[in-house]
Amino acid sequence: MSFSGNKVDRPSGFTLLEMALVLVIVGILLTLSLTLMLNLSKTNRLKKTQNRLEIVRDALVGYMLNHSRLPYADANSDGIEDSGQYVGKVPYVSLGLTKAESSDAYGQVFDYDVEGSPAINGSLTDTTSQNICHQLGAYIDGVTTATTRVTLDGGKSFANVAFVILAKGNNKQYEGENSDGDRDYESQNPNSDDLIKWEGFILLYNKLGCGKEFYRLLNNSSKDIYVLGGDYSSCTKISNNKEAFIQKGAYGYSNNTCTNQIFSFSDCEQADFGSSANRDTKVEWDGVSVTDR
Ligand SMILES: [Ca+2]
Ligand SMILES: [Ca+2]
Ligand SMILES: [Ca+2]
Repeated sequence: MSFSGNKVDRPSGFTLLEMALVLVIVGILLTLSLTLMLNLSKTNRLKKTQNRLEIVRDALVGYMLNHSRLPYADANSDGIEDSGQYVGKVPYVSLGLTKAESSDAYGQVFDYDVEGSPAINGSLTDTTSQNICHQLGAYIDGVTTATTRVTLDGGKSFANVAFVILAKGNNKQYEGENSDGDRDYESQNPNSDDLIKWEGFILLYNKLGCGKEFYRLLNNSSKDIYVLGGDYSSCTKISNNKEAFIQKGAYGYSNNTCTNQIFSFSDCEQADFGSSANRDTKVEWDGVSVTDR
């Protein structure tokens, strides 16, 4: 009797303890797997956003190749670019993309900043622009200073860029440089999950094949020189020790009325101004660009 009684009591006490332990373990496992699933889903969302940013960046480069300009930003969320807007949303309709392709994993359309400073002979977004190479060249040369910039070297320096596309990340808000309303952006902030893509002027210049059609002219003289030609609508001043990109067939003039031509690139491979006291600029065509020799 007592043996059978013990037999009944012991397992019943043990089972309760065991059940409590199992419940604790199951609880821990559930918490762990939930955390893991949550992290996996966050990683997947970031990856999806990253892929879409790349789609938009490629579409912008493609747009530039087809239209010789970059689109303005979208200011009223209809996906269509709005003239004069340099900061806003990605103009996905103008780019031929869907809203989903231009949005992060949470459905928020990417932000877009396009460089709009007036370069020589217009800006990158001008609908009437005839000389995108010339404008890109002005940025590369530093003749025109860009407003849109991204951080490099872990945030130590800024680089001028043609455009930036931004996503807020999983916390659905911007941090640091991306949140302060100016046109400097960062991608290397360890306390931020923002995602950004951008493109510099040199890549666009090369993709457009600009170097093949333009002379790079360095004015090495002590005087300013003035150039007319190609798509220039009026004389363009090239200050001493400054470079400029000149379309083939351009003509140089000695003063700002463009009446006294000092050189022509249309049919010569080399121009030497060393013989004149006021014109010591020497340029040489090397098949790709004109450089000082
Ligand atoms: Ca619009
Ligand atoms: Ca900023
Ligand atoms: Ca963020």
